[in-house]
Order: sequence, then C-alpha cells, then structure tokens
Amino acid sequence: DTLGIVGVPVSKGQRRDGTEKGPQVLRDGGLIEKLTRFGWNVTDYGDVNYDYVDDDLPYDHVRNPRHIASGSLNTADQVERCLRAEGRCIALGGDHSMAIGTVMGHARVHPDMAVLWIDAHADINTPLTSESGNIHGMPLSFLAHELDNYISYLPGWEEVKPCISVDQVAWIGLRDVDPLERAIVEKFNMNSFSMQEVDQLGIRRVLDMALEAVDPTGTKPIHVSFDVDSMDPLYTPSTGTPVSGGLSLRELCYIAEIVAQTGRLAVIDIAEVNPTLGDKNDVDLTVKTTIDVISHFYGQRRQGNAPEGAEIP
Ligand code: DIR
Ligand code: MN
Ligand code: MN
Ligand code: MN
Repeated sequence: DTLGIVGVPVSKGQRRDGTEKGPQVLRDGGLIEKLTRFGWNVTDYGDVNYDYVDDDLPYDHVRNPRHIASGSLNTADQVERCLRAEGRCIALGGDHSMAIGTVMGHARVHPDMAVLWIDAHADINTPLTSESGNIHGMPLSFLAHELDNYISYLPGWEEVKPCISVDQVAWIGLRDVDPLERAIVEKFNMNSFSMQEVDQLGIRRVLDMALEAVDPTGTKPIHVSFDVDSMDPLYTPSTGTPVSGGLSLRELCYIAEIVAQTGRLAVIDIAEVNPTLGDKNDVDLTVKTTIDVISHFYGQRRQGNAPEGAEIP
C-alpha cells in the first residue's frame, strides 16, 4: 500500500527556532526505511514552503501572522495532493501551527474526518484568548466552524476558513489547558480526555470513548494530530513546551496499534520535535521514540509481525 510523506518545516508558530529541522531529523533517523520494512510503498513529497515575509509585524499580539497563513495554505495544497495520490499522508512538523494546513488539506478530500488531537495542550486559543500570541496554541480555533465568530481579523488570513466541527475533535493527554481554553471546551461540550481521565479510566477506555465520540459508526477517515509533548518528557524531552506527568510510551503504542487496526488512519501530524533543545541524548531519544510511535501507527505490533506467508526453516 502507498503512503506519502510531507515535510512541514514551520517554527514561527512559537518562539523557539529548531522545529523547522523536525522533518529532516525524522528522515535522517530512518523513518522511511522503517515504514518500508512494514510493507509500505513510501513516496517523499519533500518539504512545504513557508515563505519569508518582510515586515510580518505582530497583529494585536499574534506573531508572524502572514508567514503562517501563507505557509498553511501551501501545506493544505500539498497534503491534499499527497492524500489524493497516495491515500495516506504523514506530515512531519514543524510546530503545531502545521495542523491548520494539514487539517484544511485533509478536509478537502474527507470533510467528515475524525480528529484525535494527542497533546498536553488544547491548542484552541483564539487570537483574543491567547496569552502568548503564539499561533501553535491556536490551530483548532481557526479550524472549527463554531469558533468562527470569535476569530478577529488577521492580515493574510482571508483564505484560511474553518473546515470541521468541534464535534469531530477529541483530545487525549491534556494537562496544561489555559482558563479560557477550558471555557471554550465547556461552552461547546467538546470531547476532552485529560490525564485525569487516563488515570481514572485507563488508556483503553479513554481511546474507546474518544473514538466513539468522533467516529460512532466506525467508518470515518481518521486524522491523528500527534504533538510529541503529549508524551512524558522522559520519552520526548526535545520539545518546546514540555509538561511532566504525560502519556507513557506504552500508552502511545496502545493508541497507535488500535488506530492502525481500524485501517482508517488517513493523515498523521508529527508536531513539536525540536532537535535544537536538550543534549545529544535528549535529541536521539526524542527522535527514536517518535519514529517508534509512528511505526506502531503503521503496522508494527508489540506482539511481533510475522512475514507474509512465512515458512519456518
Ligand atoms: C499555551 C501553550 N496554551 C499557548 N500552548 C502550547 O501558548 O497558547 N501548545 N504549548 O503546544
Ligand atoms: Mn500542540
Ligand atoms: Mn503541546
Ligand atoms: Mn516499538
């Protein structure tokens, strides 16, 4: 089966340089070779352009608005092209503003997609609720129709339009949600599974409930937006906003194996790997863990994988 890779080298959705190198370190870590070993015919579409924009002054306090808007439209085009040609797309970020483009592109092909947002953060600030001004904390507010009335004007954003409903989204792993983000979650009765629910119910029931919420018929294409800071920083230390008390590697492998079994994973975002943070051990561990988790989303099973029609010598 075929699978496309799209690099989304964006870092200006937050303040630290380095996430623009995420796509390259994941490629250099052997991701494509590993996916090939699990039977995938992989095509690398290269990296999306995030053009430098002169005088991209903050608007209100939102940083790099024109740059992120134009790059997001390029990302949407490339994810759409990849998905139409290959049927599946791995988008290698990049900070999590990448998902504005990947979800827009995915929605052009499958507007009914179910979105699993695996993250320590809710990423649903609007430009008006955001305290940081960092767009990586806002992607869901631009994507959801229900939030459209709360979005103020931003220069360059005329073509960025909402494309999903809040009901299509379920979060897993939350543990650092801003007060006004929580107000949005409650106002729209959104599907939030924080670390509290993971502790209370276990990852099995949380994943069952999340999938039941966004895909009750078990028929929809799935978009996983995987922020590596969803995991405990023990496993993925090289990320810009680590929060302790996160998901374990086993919990991520479980999510990945169950999503893989559905056969409906259409797009996955890999967000917030920053190879300029931490020492070499931190970076190597972050890249290794991330590639391991991706492999489990694409067929690697902890019980092992026998070769097709294997004869035992
Ligand atoms: C915070 C942090 N809620 C913000 N968000 C992060 O800046 O809006 N998202 N780190 O990944
Ligand atoms: Mn995020
Ligand atoms: Mn996050
Ligand atoms: Mn493994």
